[in-house]
Amino acid sequence: MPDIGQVTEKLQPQPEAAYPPLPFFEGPEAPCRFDGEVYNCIVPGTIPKGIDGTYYRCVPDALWAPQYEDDVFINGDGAIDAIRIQDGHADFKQKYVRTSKFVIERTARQAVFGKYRNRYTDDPRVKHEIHSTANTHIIYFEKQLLALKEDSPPYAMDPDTLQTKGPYDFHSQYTAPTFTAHPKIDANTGEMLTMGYEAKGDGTADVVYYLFDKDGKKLEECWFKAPYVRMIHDMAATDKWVIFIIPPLETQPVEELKKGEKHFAWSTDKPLTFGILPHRNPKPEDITWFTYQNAFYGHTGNAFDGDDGCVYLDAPLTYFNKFWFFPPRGEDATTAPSGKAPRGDGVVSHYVRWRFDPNATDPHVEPVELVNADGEMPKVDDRYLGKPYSTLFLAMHDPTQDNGPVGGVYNAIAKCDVNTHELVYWSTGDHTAIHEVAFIPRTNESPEADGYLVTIANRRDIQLSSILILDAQKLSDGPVAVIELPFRLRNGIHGSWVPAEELPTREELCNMSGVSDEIRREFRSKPVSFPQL
Ligand code: V55
Ligand code: FE
Repeated sequence: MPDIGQVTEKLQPQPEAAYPPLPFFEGPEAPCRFDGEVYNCIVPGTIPKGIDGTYYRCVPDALWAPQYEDDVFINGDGAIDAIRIQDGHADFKQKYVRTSKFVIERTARQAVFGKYRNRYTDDPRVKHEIHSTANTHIIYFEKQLLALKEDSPPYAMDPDTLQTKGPYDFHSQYTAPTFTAHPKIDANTGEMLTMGYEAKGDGTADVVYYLFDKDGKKLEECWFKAPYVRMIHDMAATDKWVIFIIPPLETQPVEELKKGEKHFAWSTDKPLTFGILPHRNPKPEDITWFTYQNAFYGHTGNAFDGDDGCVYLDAPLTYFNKFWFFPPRGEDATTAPSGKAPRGDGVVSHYVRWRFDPNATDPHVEPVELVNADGEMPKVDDRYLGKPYSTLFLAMHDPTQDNGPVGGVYNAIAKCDVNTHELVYWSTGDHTAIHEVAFIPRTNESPEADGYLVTIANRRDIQLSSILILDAQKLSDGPVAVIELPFRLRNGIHGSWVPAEELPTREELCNMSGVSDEIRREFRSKPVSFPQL
């Protein structure tokens, strides 16, 4: 008699959930499709009592087998994790963003949207719907969550229930069809600097910059043309400047998209490009462009204004295409040389500083190395965003361990002093993937980088995920608490820590969304005290 394992091995899942046998959809990267919660997680270790707030994280997790086998993991449906930490306890939720895509495909019980950022590959019945997967970043603004995907407007969500409210356009003030996944919020003023690119539709060179005050009132709006049509994923901001960063990932012309081409293709000879625009009172003619050689830029660490009138930008720099799944036109993603780290002992990726002189006559810029660490997903203490700073946190490849990167998987958490170049890290070993960290100040008055780090770890050995809390001052000791989940989650992209004092009160939540008080659960309130039996 065959046992259960032998039986299931012979059976096929339903076609709508038969994921292709490819690295983005298999093994530790297989979709999880989880939508639910765990109250009072089991926590080996001790969650410091001083931690009170919610860690939100955004995860691409494909709900349906993709229509196209060469689909990329960054096209997965966006799910939001919320880990509410309070009084030494942790409660977990994950909910999918109810995007147009989610709602339509759920009704159809199959994928009907097509390739990543290619609306021409969608089922004709869904054309012109918002294409967003809302899978890149989750930020907190105006007492609500905004789930972000750079090809679309944000989706607003309730920070308590994770219910999706719908697309958000800053009270009709934001008119572009695209919105970056990396707006910057000034910790002192609460102002948001943001932008959209391909801002007049697919394949347009138009970029729009917006500045909003903390209540969502528009302060600045400036439209300009980029020198070419390429991905503009992250940005940076200082008191005086906004920086736009353009890596050599070229948007394909609309005629090519109509033929089913991928939205982006790596160019092997085009330069990494930067543009600086005044933060306030910007005019399209004020933008100044700078270029480096062909190289990859993912995310901004920090930026600040120097005493010398220059603007400084710190970020990881990579000398090959980390987005190997967008190969040069006509090349195969798995074999294209531009997508592989060059062999040899040379630096393939390090954390560098760029200097832009607004009065420069030569557009060429050269970076200076700050830390020799191969990492990404840089994070600083948010209170120092846009200002001179010392400490950088980074998701890193432990050079002594071998954790194969599929899409971008790291196995160490690094803390670097950008002034002394000192690097300390804690490695998860060879079986656990970690992603971006969020920083939690110990108290509001604590000095820079004095506090905790939170991130989600995927244990490939036991096929489970857990949330790690580390003391940033004792990073190399490893986690002080491991918040266990009884299931596996997908690797996430970006997240945000929101302290309890900034979360809406119960009354504010009920007024905002019309959800009755009974539906609001223990998530926000202090535990009720029961009479002694
Ligand atoms: C990035 C991620 C995206 C995307 C474009 O990290 C760029 C870079 C998760 O989606 O759509
Ligand atoms: Fe990003």
